Amino acid sequence: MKYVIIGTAGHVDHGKSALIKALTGTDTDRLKEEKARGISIDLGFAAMELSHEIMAGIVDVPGHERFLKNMLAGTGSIDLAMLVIAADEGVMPQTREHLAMLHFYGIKHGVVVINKIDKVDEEWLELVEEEVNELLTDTFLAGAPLCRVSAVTGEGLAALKEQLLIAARAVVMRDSMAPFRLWIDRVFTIKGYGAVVTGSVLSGTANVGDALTLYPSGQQVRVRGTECHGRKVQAVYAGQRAALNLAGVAASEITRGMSLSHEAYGQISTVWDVMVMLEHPVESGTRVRLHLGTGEFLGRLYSFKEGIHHYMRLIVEEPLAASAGDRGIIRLYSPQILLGGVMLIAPCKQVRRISEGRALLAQALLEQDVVNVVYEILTENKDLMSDGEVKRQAGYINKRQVDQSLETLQAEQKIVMLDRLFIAQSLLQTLTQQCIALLEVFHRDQPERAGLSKEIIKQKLGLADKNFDKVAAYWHKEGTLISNDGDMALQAHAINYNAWCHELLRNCEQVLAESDFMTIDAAILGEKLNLLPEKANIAFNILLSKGLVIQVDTVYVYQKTMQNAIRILQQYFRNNEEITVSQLRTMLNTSRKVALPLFEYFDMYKYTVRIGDVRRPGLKLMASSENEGLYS
Ligand SMILES: Nc1nc2c(ncn2[C@@H]2O[C@H](COP(=O)(O)OP(=O)(O)OP(=O)(O)O)[C@@H](O)[C@H]2O)c(=O)[nH]1
Ligand SMILES: [Mg+2]
Repeated sequence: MKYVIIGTAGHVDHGKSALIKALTGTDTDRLKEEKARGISIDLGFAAMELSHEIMAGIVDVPGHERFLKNMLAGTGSIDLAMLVIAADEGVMPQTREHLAMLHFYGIKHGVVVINKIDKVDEEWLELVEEEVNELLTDTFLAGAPLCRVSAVTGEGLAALKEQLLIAARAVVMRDSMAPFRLWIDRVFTIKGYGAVVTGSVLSGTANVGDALTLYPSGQQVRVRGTECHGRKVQAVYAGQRAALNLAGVAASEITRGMSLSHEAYGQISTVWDVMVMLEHPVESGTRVRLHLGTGEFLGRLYSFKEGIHHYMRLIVEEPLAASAGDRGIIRLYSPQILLGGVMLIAPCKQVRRISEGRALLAQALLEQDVVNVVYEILTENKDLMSDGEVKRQAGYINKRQVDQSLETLQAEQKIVMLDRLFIAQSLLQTLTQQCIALLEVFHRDQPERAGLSKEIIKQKLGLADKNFDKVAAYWHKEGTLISNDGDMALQAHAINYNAWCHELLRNCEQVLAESDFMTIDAAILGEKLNLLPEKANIAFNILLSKGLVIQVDTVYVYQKTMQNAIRILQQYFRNNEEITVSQLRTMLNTSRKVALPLFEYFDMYKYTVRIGDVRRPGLKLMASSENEGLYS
C-alpha cells in the first residue's frame, strides 16, 4: 500500500471543506464555532482510498487569512496539493498566497480544482480558467490537471478523484525505513489512556512499544498505541495520518509545533544556517515568523558579512529541533506578510560567513542527493565522524542509503575510514600537510629534540583526543611520521637524529668513560668531542634527556663517572664505617662544591645515610656486593 497526504489550499469559502465532504463523506469542520460560522478555523482531517494500492490522508486547511498560521501548520507535511478556486469568484488573495506557500514548502505535486461550476455559465467558466492558467504560469502547478467540479451537484467529482489518483502515483513514496518523524498537529487526552497526538508521518515507522523523543524538550516517551484513520493498528508508517497514544508524558506538556522523532535523530539549536528563497529582500536583523512542520517559531534573519544572498543565519527565540533539508515559510513578524521560504542547512558554526562547504551541502540537500549530502557533511566537519553522527546530521534518511553512500565514497577514495570513523580525503590531506609543516619547523628550530609531543600536535590541529590517535595511527602506517623516543617526528628527521645520537653516544662512551674529571657541562663535552658550542649544547641536552648525564643540584655528572664514584665509595666502606665531606672530596679528587651535592644524591638514592656531619653506608651499599649492579 502506498500512503500519501493530500492538502487543500485556496481562498475562504471556495468550497474546500465541501469538496472533501463530497469526496469522502467526512465533515472536516468539526468545531462548534466552525459549524456556526460556516467557515473552517482549524485543520480538518479525512481519509480517502484512491485505489486498492493508494490510500490518501487528507488535511483540510482554513482559507481565511486570519487562520493562515493553521493553514501553514497543515501544509508543512503534505505530498500533494489540491488548490480550490470557486468559479464564481475566481482567483482571490488567498488563492495567490496559498499557491506561493505551497511553492516555498517545496511541494511538487498538485491538482487544480475549479469548484462551484453549478453557479456559473460556460462562458464565465472559460474566463475563470484563463485567469487560473495565467496564475499558474511558472509555478509548480503549471501544466497540472484542471478539474471543473461542483461539490453540491457532484459533477466532475469522479474525474477529480481520477486526477488525484494519477497525481498520487507520481508522488515519491515517503520512506518508512527511514528514521521516524511526525510533527504534532493535535493533542488531546483520552480517559484511561492519557496523551494522544496526531500528525502526518513524515518518515519512518512507529511501532507500539517504541521509544521516541519529543522535541524540542528532548523528553523520552513510549508509544502505547497507534491508530490510523480511526482504526487501531500495530504500527504507523510514513505518509499516513496517524494518532499515537504516548506514555511518559502528559497532554498538557505537548503542543502543536512539537515533533516526535526516532531517538537518535534531529538536531536542536537556536542558530541555523539557512538557504533563503525570498519574494521580498529581507534586511539583516528582521524579526520573522518561521513556519516549519506544524510550528511557528519567532526569530530573526541575519545576512552574512560577505553577503551571498541565498544564505542567511536564522536565530530563533526558542530552540528549534529540526533536520538538515527541512523547508519552511518565512513571514514578517508584523504585519504578517509572506517573505518567502527557507531550507535549513545545519546548526551554525562559529563563523560569520557561509563556507564553500556549507553552500555545497545546501545544494546537495536541495537536490536530495544523499551521496553528496554525506560527502559534504564529512568535508564540512573538521574532524572524524562516526557513521551515527553522519546519519544524524544527514537528517531523516534511510540508514542503509547513508551506509551505501559511505561505501561509494570510500570506493571513490573521496573519504577514508580510520578505525570505523570517517573523514573526507581532502580534510585528511590538509591535516597531514599541517602536521608535516608543523614538524618541519619544529625539527629545524630544535634539531636536538627527538620530536614534538603528541599533545602539542593534537592541540595545534584542533582534533579531539580519541580522533587524533586514529589519525596519528594512520600517519604511522603511511610512514608520514614515526614515534621517536615517545614524541612524533618526520621520518627523515628521525633517521638523521638517530644516526647522530648513536654516534654521539659511541663517542661519549670512548671519550668520557675514563674521565679524569668529576663534573661535566656543555663546554667540557664540546672540548672532549671537538664540537662547536652550538652542537655541544645540543649534544649535552641529548645526554641529559637520555639520562646519560645526571643533574645533581647545580652540577652535572656523567653517568659512568657517577658509577665509578659509587664503586670507589663502596670500596672505601669495606674498611671504614663513615666518611666526611672532605674525605669524599679528597677521594674523588674534586671540590667541596661538588662533594656536597654528591652526598645529597647518595643520600637520596640510599647509597649513604647521613648521621650528623658524617655518612654511613646506605641500604643500597649494604645490600649489594661488588658484582651486583650498583647503579640501578
Ligand atoms: N453552489 C455551490 N456551493 C458550494 C459548492 N461548494 C461549496 N459550496 C458552498 O460554499 C460555502 C463554503 O464552502 P466551504 O466548503 O465551507 O468552503 P471552504 O473553502 O472550506 O471555506 P474555509 O475553509 O472557511 O476557507 C458553503 O456554503 C458551501 O455549501 C459548490 O460546488 N456549489
Ligand atoms: Mg473549509
